[in-house]
This record gives sequence, structure tokens and C-alpha cells, in this order.
Amino acid sequence: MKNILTAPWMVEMIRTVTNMYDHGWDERNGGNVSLLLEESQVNDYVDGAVLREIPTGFSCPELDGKYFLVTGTGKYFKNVQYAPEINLGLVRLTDGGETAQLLWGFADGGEFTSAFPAHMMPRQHAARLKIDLQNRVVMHCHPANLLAMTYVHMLDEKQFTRTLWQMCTECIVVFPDGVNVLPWMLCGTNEIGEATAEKMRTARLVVWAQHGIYGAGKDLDETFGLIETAEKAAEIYMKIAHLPLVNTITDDQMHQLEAHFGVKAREGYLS
Ligand code: 2HA
Ligand code: ZN
Repeated sequence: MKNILTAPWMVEMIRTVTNMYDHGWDERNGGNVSLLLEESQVNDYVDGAVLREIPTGFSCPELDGKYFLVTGTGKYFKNVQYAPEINLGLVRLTDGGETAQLLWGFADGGEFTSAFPAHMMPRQHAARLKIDLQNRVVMHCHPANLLAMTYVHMLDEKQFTRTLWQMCTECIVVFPDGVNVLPWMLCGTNEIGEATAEKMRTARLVVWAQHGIYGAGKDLDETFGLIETAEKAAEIYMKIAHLPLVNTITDDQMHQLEAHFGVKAREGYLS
């Protein structure tokens, strides 16, 4: 069997959460990430022996048998690179998703992030709708400028999205579906998980007002890049929001971007 710490997906996960920490998005135990893996990707690295069984607190028959590499509850992203086997875990869902079989990690007796149900719900929706589970990554973090923006910008999704699109030329190309926004809600509950999953049906980015952001994407790089781009736009907004606005990116220019890059902006968001 090969050393699991050399698996490409493990290396990528450790680099990504380290990078998230270095960007200041994941203070203390803030943030959580899960990565959906195929049996063929994990086979060479684990023998299938179940170390422990952990109840998930939810049911999702559509995801039975799926493998996830996931960050631990209460764990600090800062520490993942130094002790991956304590701060990360590899699980396989069983019993209709109600049980997670721990195959590697959480070596101090820990468990996956309390947001695990919130990470599973969008995938469950997708599986139920028979949409390919192409969003292998769900990522949550607390980027300062997006958070700041939710204190001073209206939370209307169309207006919020349009403001972000106007802040950097690339935004509409990177997230043409825009960002959806949830008002402040109690985190760590099934309610916010359900609400986030519902919002993820129409956009891969969901802002949690006064808290942070959720992103979903096909791999770790893409998902990180989505959040990075939205956060850059929010940074520009926070630099200029208190200044007189002289120039902007017009809707006509947005249409040029759509045509040139072959993307379609969210229906009704451009005039
Ligand atoms: O996982 O960020 O919102 C810690 C959090 C919960
Ligand atoms: Zn959070």
C-alpha cells in the first residue's frame, strides 16, 4: 500500500487549506472543506479497515458508498500541514449515509466538521436530480472583504452580484451565475444546511451574511479560485465604496465579455 500522504488528492487538500489559512480566510477553527473521492482514487492508500464509525446525523441514500476527505471539527487549518492525520479524515458513507466509516485520520479521536451535513446536502440534491456529482468540492471560509461587504451592501442577490461583477472585469467570466446570499442564520444547524443547498441549485457561491461564504466546484483549485475572485472583487468594493464613483463596467461591456468568453450571465441580471 502506498503512503496516503503522497496521494495527489491529499497533497492538494493540504496545500489548499494551508493557502486558505495564509489568505486569512480561516482564523482559529474557521472554515471547512470536503472533497468527494472515488474508490479507485483511495484504493491504493487504505486497506478498507474501518477504524471507527461516526454517526452523520443525517440520511442521504444517494451518497451511500461515497468517499470523502474532510476537515475535522474544531481543528485549525493552520495546523493541517503539520499534522494532517489529526486534522483531516477520510470516510466512507454507509447505512444510507447515516454512518461514516473512518478509514484514515482524526487520529486524536476527533470527528468531521459540524458542517458535514451542510456539505452533503447540495450533493444529495444533485444526486437526486440525477445531475452528475461534478461539484466534488464544497468549501467554506471567512474572507474579510466579503464579510465586510455584507455589513454595508444590501443583501439583494442581484444587486450584490452586479456590484461584484462591476469590481473586476473577470468576475462575470468566473462566476456568471453570480452569488446567492443568505441573511444571517444560526450556523451549524440543519436549517442553514438546507438553505445553503437550496441556494446552491442556482449558484456555486453562497454568501452567509456576517459570517462567510460557501463555494462548490469540480476540484479544489477551481473552488478556491471562485472564492478568491469574489473576495478580490469585494476587496475592491471596500476600497471604493466610500468614494465618489466615476467609472464602472457597463452592462454593454458585460455583454461583450459574455460574447468573447462564451459565458451566459444569470438570466435577468444584465439589462
Ligand atoms: O467550521 O466556520 O461556520 C467552522 C466554521 C463554522
Ligand atoms: Zn464559518
